[in-house]
Amino acid sequence: MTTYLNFIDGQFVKGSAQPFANHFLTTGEVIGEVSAAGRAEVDAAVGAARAALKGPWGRMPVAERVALLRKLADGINARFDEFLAAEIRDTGKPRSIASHIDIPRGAANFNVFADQILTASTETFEMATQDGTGALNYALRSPRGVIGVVCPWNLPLLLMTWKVAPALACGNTVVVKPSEETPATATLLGEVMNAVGIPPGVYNVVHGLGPDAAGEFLTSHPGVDGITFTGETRTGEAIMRAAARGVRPVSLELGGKNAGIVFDDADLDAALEGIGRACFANTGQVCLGTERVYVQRGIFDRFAEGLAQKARGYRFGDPFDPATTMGTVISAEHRDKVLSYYAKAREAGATILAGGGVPDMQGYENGYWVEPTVWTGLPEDSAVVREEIFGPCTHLTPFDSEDEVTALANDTPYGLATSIWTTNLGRAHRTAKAVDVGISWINSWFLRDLRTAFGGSKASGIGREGGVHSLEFYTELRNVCVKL
Ligand code: NAD
Ligand code: 6OD
Repeated sequence: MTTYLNFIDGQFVKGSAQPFANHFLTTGEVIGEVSAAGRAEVDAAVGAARAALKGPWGRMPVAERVALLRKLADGINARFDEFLAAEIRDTGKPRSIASHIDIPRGAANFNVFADQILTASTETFEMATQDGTGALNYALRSPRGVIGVVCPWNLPLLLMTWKVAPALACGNTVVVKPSEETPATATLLGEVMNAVGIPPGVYNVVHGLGPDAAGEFLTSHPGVDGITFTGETRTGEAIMRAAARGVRPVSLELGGKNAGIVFDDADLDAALEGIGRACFANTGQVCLGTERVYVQRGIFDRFAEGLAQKARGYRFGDPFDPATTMGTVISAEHRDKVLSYYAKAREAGATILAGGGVPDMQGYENGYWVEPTVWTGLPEDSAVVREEIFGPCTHLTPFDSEDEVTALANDTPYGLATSIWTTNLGRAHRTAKAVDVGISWINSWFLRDLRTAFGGSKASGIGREGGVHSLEFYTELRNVCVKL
């Protein structure tokens, strides 16, 4: 049994709120306990973060901060297997995903933002003055201060370091509230912080639930200068309300109901591989995934059969077994939510091309399994086609023209991502421009260059992170005007 403690001012400390159990999702067994932070620990964490701004961290030259960020990346890589095991135990995701995506990106985020801060620059403007001497404006970037980082459970280390790395690169301090479902890697990162010499108070972790608990205590804390959040749209709204008090900036990466678009001239095998991953990878628990796919009529039947085959091809099992390609979903509650949509699809008369239920898992009967599922035949206004399910499932709809498919793709309150498949260059660019999302992939999916702008439009978020966009959120830009 592991106990996950809060990490405050460089020390692992117990929380004063009600502790709760941590489960191994594959078997449903309790494998740990999370020591939840109460208001007192959140106060202490924010206080430590504020004090650290005035200590050696606040005075540290950027080159030294950069060296520490690189040591953090090395520190994660040096303990790769521990991070890997912790992430797999918390999420139930297969080793192949955690070892290729979660942990390497957890380390890479620190190196990328170390590079980014070294090349950061600001603007200058020369101006004329009436007396002829002129003036010069230049801008300074200062850290915002204490950043509250509230994270989801689907890619825990990756999404947490995606925020922590740029925040630290810019000289801020952070208080992280990991998802209650996935406390492990944020806690382990505390050990790495100490080992590489990050000063106490720069990185703090408070565990616990969201509403009326550690999450809300943190986001409503007056000592927090900015909040960066990844999670559901409805939670984002609550966080925005909390941030309104004191007029604090927020960066929100929220939910989606992303469309995949496959034109009849696409490379069919490549489209099936890419869209297959977009629908089912990480048991469908990726905000960028495609839960509705529009396929041009001429290739609809072939594509539908190919995607159904992909869905049937997954191998469930122990996530530590390298042969396993699909794990559980995150919790019993989330399994029930996903299965409620499977029931809605049946009741609404969907044609089920694959899956639609739970797999027969002898030996793992108490795990939180759901089958990868492909439906067709539902109207666009059905709940399954409109609402974010966040499971390994997708609905296929045929279309005839470019105009029709962009209208279908845009008919959603969300605007996170799309994945477009075609060999026609003009059509690819036209469609990417017409679909109202923050991130469009053409003939690919989840191909990431971390210097690019990342974020959603409409109900999928506010702001952009990645590259210089992260630096913009994690710093305050201040103009200095010098009369010459
Ligand atoms: P969630 O919103 O339920 O929880 C996210 C975090 O917010 C957790 O740490 C939770 O404890 C905390 N929280 C909940 N209520 C709170 C409150 N009132 N105040 C402060 N904190 C609160 O999301 P989740 O279920 O963990 O993650 C899945 C969701 O995240 C999906 O909607 C998915 O699309 C979205 N997501 C978006 C992105 C993106 O980049 N846009 C990335 C990953 C996940
Ligand atoms: O790749 C990233 O930086 C990122 N934020 C991915 C988000 C994935 C959502 O589940």
